Amino acid sequence: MKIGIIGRTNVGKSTLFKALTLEEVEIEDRPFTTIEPNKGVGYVTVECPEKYFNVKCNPHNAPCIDGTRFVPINIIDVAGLVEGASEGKGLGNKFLSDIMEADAIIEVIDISGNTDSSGNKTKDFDPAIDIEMVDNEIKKWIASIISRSRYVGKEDIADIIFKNVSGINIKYSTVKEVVKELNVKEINEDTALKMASLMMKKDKPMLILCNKMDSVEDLEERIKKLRERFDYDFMACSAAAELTIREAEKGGFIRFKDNKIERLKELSSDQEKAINIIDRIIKKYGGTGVREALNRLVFELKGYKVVFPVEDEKKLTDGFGRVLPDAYLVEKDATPKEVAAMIHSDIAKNYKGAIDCKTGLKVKNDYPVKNGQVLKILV
Ligand SMILES: Nc1nc2c(ncn2[C@@H]2O[C@H](COP(=O)(O)OP(=O)(O)OP(=O)(O)O)[C@@H](O)[C@H]2O)c(=O)[nH]1
Ligand SMILES: [Mg+2]
Repeated sequence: MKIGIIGRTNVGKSTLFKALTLEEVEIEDRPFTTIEPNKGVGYVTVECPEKYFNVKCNPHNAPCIDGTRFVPINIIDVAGLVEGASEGKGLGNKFLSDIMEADAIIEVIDISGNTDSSGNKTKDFDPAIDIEMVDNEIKKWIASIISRSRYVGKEDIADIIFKNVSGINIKYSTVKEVVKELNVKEINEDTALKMASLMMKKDKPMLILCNKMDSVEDLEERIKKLRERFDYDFMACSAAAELTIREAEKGGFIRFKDNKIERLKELSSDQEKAINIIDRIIKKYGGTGVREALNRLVFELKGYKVVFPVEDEKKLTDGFGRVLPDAYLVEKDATPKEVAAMIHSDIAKNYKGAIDCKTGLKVKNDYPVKNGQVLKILV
């Protein structure tokens, strides 16, 4: 699974990316700092089933810290989007095709209003303008790809459109559904735009993340206005606060648990000042909002689940004797057999069923797996 971070320039996309991945990337208070996309690995979090089974896990692919499993997920941060990108302005189409690799999108906006559409300093800038712009550019660009389809009324219209949109990672089943739901009989500017909109909604759910919440007093009011205007999910964050916490944690200065900062070493007065500011933000908002946003996008908007495959349903181990070694992120409708295929193609080939280790019972083969399920695949 891959999450794409988009938005116009200077809103804090790379800061968010760095806070999630701790990759060294360029962050600057100027427009168009990022040109080439940054790619890295971040983590969504789930409760480790070790507590339920009263065992201690030996993580292989997903680290466990204090009973929380950190499941890896690919993150991509791209250049700031400009008006006209769909027609090739700025980095134009390249940027847009980079983002279409993603299965879900976080659009970062600057809720403080302290930077304008071009990323320059201002006051009271309305981020709704940016949301409209990003919306328009993505839809216009997808519509232009749909419009390349030459339909003369003979073949299945969905098949014709899919030939073009498969390149931007839109599923065949989605194209079929969209054509049916909109009752599309011909491809023109209007139907292409409507299809683009619905394809995005189905295949690339988007969360709008209101960044720089540390710089406003009336956060709730600002978000309320946006919610009234747009049919998107909104959350707020301070990417800068999260990044400071993660870096301080990496340096061994603090421990961050249950939204509380514990000092492990004596901090310099500057560090102390920064941590105090962040402490206030966390107390006021109940967190920095960053991890919460990623979890919400993956588990709620995208409906992904985490499953824990094991070889021995009693000891909950793999072939090496490791307890609850792996945590796999799977799509909303993934069946036990599809989980088997993620482990190994041979296991899928010889698949005979699966056991839910919590109940000890066989699961239904054509039913989606459940979030948090510990599965023994029978071969
Ligand atoms: N106050 C505050 N500033 C932030 C926050 N996140 C990022 N910034 C600042 O915003 C500026 C831009 O950050 P970047 O992460 O480079 O922004 P970007 O969206 O990647 O910008 P481009 O790559 O140029 O499009 C930097 O000065 C950051 O320190 C935040 O949560 N709060
Ligand atoms: Mg950037």
